[in-house]
Amino acid sequence: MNDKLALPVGTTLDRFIMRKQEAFPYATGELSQLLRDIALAAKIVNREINRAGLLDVTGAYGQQNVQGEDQQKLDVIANIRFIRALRNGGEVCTIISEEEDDIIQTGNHKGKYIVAIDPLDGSSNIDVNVSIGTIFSVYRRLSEQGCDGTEEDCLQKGDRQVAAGYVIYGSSTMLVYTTGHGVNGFTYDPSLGEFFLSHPTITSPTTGNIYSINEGTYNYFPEGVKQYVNYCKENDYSARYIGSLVADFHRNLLKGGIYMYPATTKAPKGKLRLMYECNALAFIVEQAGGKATNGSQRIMEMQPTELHQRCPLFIGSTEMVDKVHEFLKAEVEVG
Ligand code: AHM
Ligand code: MG
Repeated sequence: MNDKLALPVGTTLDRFIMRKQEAFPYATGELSQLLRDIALAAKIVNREINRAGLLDVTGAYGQQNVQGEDQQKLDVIANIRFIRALRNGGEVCTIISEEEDDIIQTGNHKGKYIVAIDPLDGSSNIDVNVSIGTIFSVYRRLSEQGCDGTEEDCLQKGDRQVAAGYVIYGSSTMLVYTTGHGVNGFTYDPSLGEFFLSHPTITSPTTGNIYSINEGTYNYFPEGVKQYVNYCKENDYSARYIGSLVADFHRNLLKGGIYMYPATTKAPKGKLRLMYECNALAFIVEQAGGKATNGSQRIMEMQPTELHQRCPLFIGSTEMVDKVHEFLKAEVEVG
């Protein structure tokens, strides 16, 4: 027989999710359905992104195209797509989105889950054909089923996540997720319209030589971060900064490295959002053996107080996060 015919058929995301569900005899399949809904929306958004430049989907929101129709920016389109998929899926009662000021009620009162989502992260890269991503977190609701979810349901600590993941729209499109039992990555085959398991059980190197930070804002960094950046240079580390969190994070997760968005004198709370960006990636990095902190505290233990709360982020290979902590600690001790 032809050797190639003997190769196992690739594992699709659907099949993988089903197998994982079967491993839990009491699983109802609702979380599995939710993950499938996210994958479906990701495929649709992937299609829109790949047509950007051909369709009028880049540029400023609020303009009209030649037919007089409203143009929609890709991040607005992505927001609509994910919300629609989650609403139609029926498993989610409430969504919070980086694109929306307020809580979104899906009307699915029986839905057990809450989703926090950044539908399209890396907005400054959308118009210029650079990798962008979607980031999501899933929580179980705290309130009784049968009514809308509450703000308390949404403001849960990261360590209450039941699943988290991201989609990277890059040289290929990938979906990476965890349900707390390791991290797995799936690559999209556009000709088949399927995600296939390509990166099983992702483990992040404990150290690396890549540092990712917007060094243009060096003058505004805390002293400890300045010193750590100097340490990276003295040790011939490579500076890599795409400016799309998902892309920077994904590279560092696979190759070993650290991504930093510190509090600065200009942005004293940092830039990134705890609920839409930091928590999901913290869950994933920890599941892959890495670390995520705000400089002093584990991200997953931070109690959120507002939906759109910002927080500093130090995330990546364990030894590198520990090292930057040493510098930050020394700064505090010196005063
Ligand atoms: P966004 O949610 O408005 O896209 O902002 C988040 C992005 C991250 O993807 C990226 O790492 C960071 O902002 C870049 O910020 P800066 O341009 O300040 O370096
Ligand atoms: Mg964002």
